[in-house]
Amino acid sequence: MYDLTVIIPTFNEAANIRKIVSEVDAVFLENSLNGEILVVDDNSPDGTTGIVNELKKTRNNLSLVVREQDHGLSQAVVEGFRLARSEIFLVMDADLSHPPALIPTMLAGIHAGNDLVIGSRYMEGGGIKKWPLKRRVISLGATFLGRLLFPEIRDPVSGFFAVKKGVVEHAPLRPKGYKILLEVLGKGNWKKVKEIPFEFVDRATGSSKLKGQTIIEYAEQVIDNARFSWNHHESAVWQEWMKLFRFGIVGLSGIIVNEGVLIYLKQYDRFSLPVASIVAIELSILSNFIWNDLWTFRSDQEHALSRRWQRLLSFQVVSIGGAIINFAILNVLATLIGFDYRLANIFGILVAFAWNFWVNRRFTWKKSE
Ligand SMILES: Nc1nc2c(ncn2[C@@H]2O[C@H](COP(=O)(O)OP(=O)(O)O)[C@@H](O)[C@H]2O)c(=O)[nH]1
Ligand SMILES: [Mg+2]
Repeated sequence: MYDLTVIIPTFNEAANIRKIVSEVDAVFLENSLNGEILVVDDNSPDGTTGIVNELKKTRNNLSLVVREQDHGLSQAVVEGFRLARSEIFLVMDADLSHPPALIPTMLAGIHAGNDLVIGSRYMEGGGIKKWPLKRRVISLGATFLGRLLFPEIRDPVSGFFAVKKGVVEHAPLRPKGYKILLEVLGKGNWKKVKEIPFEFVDRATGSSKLKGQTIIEYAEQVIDNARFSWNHHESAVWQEWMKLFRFGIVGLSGIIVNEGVLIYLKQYDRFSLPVASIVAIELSILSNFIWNDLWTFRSDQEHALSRRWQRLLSFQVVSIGGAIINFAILNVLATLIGFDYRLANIFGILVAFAWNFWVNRRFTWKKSE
């Protein structure tokens, strides 16, 4: 049994395969890892498999699978999951875009209790080198779509990740197209994920296999994962969308609190309208905070109880920001552009709601590490 299996999908990588295998092996050696390298090739016509077979003669931790049907990157990776002889799988490209030097860090992330460790291009410290504008735009589009499903994950479509066997073992993966990580996130059985920044370096030799078809397949995959979450409420996607839903319910309850307090205070002549309104708004903010803290984001609070005052302060500031957004949009649309003020206010409320959810999700109730 190996400590981990590095799964390398290949198609026409004759120019790179020697180098990646020896670099991964060197990392194993330096870190005293008993690692397996599993090359999953789609019957490359360029001699990739011949080279791997030759390399195998001097390495007994290297295996090769040659697939002849159902050509595709995701399918190849899933075949790797099936054949790997360890409990931890690490997927990386053959073209040296993913640095083997990060393998020990990713493995340590798994040992620290994460189910998934993602090599992330889109976070501080990460990046992409030498990509043409077109590739960048496509990738950002794909990442944006992926984040609709997983708002917390900076790079849900990275091809460089480590995963515990248990996450994918019984997952009903439907591998298709390029983005196997999205499928693993959408259908795998995981709770904790960690991202590690790295700099993606575009291949120096050989050519990319990305085609127009790939983009269509990806869109289908996003829809398929959204649909899956509808029937699987334990999935990360469903849990995330439920937060948005609960946040909306709490927001509506805030309207009732606000209106109720205002009416109540106005019964007493002592309170002027501005004073009564400020008290009503503030009480609705406090009430919203309590509900969101105890209900909407309850699952993210396990280790963060001591920081409740900090969360309250953060929520308060974000809420004031939301109020200003609402106010500004209402006034700009109604006064400058001539919208009906009721419609203008609805726009203001919707944008403020989006702001409140997004910022609070990212900062006030961010998952504790
Ligand atoms: N087995 C297999 N591997 C593939 C396939 N398409 C791409 N790959 C491999 O997947 C990795 C990433 O592919 P690449 O073309 O470099 O994609 P890019 O980096 O996004 O341009 C490389 O190791 C490829 O050899 C495929 O259809 N089957
Ligand atoms: Mg590449």
